Amino acid sequence: PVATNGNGLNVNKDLSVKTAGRGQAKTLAEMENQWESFTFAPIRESQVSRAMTRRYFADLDTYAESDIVIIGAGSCGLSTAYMLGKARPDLKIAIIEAGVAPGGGAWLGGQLFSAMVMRKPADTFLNDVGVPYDDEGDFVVVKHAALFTATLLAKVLAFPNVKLFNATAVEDLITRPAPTQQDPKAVRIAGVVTNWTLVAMHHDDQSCMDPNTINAPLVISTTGHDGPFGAFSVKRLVSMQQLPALGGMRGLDMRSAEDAIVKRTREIVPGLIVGGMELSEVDGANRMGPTFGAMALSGVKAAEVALAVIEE
Ligand code: AHZ
Repeated sequence: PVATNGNGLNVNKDLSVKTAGRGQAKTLAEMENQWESFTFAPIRESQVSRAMTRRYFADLDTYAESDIVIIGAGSCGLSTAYMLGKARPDLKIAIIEAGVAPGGGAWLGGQLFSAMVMRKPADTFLNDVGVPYDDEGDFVVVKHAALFTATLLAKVLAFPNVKLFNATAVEDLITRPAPTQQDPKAVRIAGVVTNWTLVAMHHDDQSCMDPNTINAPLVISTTGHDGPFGAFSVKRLVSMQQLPALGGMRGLDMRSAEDAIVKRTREIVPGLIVGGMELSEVDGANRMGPTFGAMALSGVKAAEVALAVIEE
């Protein structure tokens, strides 16, 4: 038997039978020693489906026109989202992350060790987000990289104006002609082309599976150094002849690499800001390995550049 509840949802009348525990316990303490009579509030499977799909498709609708798209939810992308979400609650910010788990390479410090090192002055970012650390003089140590990523992620996800679409890959960039005197074929970036990552991984063994799109006047790419998904946007800029070539990431030099990444965080072509390790591929900067201050502060700078571009 199917009935309609006050919200217009179809509910099964049978649900009214087993509601013994419903509405009884208001706190966890009230549940103590009540497990024999315990039941969850009733549910019908379609309610669960609708609770998820209604929100997801509303989000797809809302963010089809975004103010800013951030590609990649690694340490740099999340730091960028944190700064932007906090500074501008009026902007619609979509984060597109290819992996199921956001966080990129920031769940561990280095060589699968737990602790995460950040050189000063990146401690200022940790203070702002509220991540505790040990102060070792010129650098600080978060006891587990996952504590940094989980705290940052929780703050970013709580912003009402930020939506994370994970398990979703950016497959291409949307462009519009923006000819200049030096380059009549110049373009500006006007959004991203997306697909479920599992679909994106099967273009060579399935027939055409067309993508979806998000329009945005500003895209911030933080896809990390080259790899199966990494350095995505800057490689595409080369193949669409908007960059002559990539410099290629150089060997590890912690002393110079971190300064270089922060200093070079910038708008590379109109409408596309690049931050984090993706930048090392553009300019041929060194890698820094397991020290993450540059990722946080590149995110801070990417957000600052983005706000300046938007206000232009
Ligand atoms: O899944 C990727 C990861 O979570 C995601 N990503 C890459 N390509 C994508 C695409 N669409 C959607 N086409 C995509 N998402 O981007 C995220 C990049 O995170 P990351 O942690 O690899 O990059 P980051 O620049 O934020 O941090 C780099 C961390 C490193 S690597 C390194 C070294 O080797 O020297 N040192 C540091 C600190």
